[in-house]
Amino acid sequence: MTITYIGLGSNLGDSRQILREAVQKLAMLGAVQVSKLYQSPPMGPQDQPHYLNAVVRLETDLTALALLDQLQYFEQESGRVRLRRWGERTLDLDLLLYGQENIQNERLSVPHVGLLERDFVVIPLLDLDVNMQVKTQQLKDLSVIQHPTVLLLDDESWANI
Ligand code: A4P
Ligand code: MG
Repeated sequence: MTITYIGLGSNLGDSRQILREAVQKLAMLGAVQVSKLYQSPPMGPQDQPHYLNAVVRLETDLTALALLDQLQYFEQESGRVRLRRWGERTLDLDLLLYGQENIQNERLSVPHVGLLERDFVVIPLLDLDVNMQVKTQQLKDLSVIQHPTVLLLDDESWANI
């Protein structure tokens, strides 16, 4: 059993409902806990809607690549539209952390690139584990969360699980 963390993002369609359905699908892969729900201004092209973001903690028996297959399948099932890099999308599921593992291959880079620079990832991770460390970095000490750009929308009950 491996403890994994998955970043959820959406800025097209009924994002709250899309993320809720994503949590329900993730719950079929193992035990889940959800962070609070946040709204965040877009990173990347600015002419796109705000995002809804959250993080799920998932305990699963799947290997990292099998989990990525599932995440990509769930993205497709949600009718994922992806128009450009860092651009608008109905559902983005990123494998942020897979146990303590460092994974670098043509399909996966874990911990997820840019994790430590994104408040819309770090803040929900801290909801799930206030003492979380990535490599040797304590997340609660990161400068990116000193002046957060995210807006808290809802507590952990948003996903109805
Ligand atoms: N891939 C490699 N490592 C991973 C990983 N750890 N998890 C590969 C998931 N996928 C991983 O992904 C492209 C390829 O990355 C996949 O085929 C997989 O094999 P993608 O999701 O199709 O591409 P992308 O998401 O457009 O690009 P990228 O660079 O992954 O973007 P990000 O980092 O996902 O950022 N602003 C706000 N406020 N909130 C957001 O959630 N998200 C993005 C997307 C941009 N701006 C945002 C947000
Ligand atoms: Mg992605």
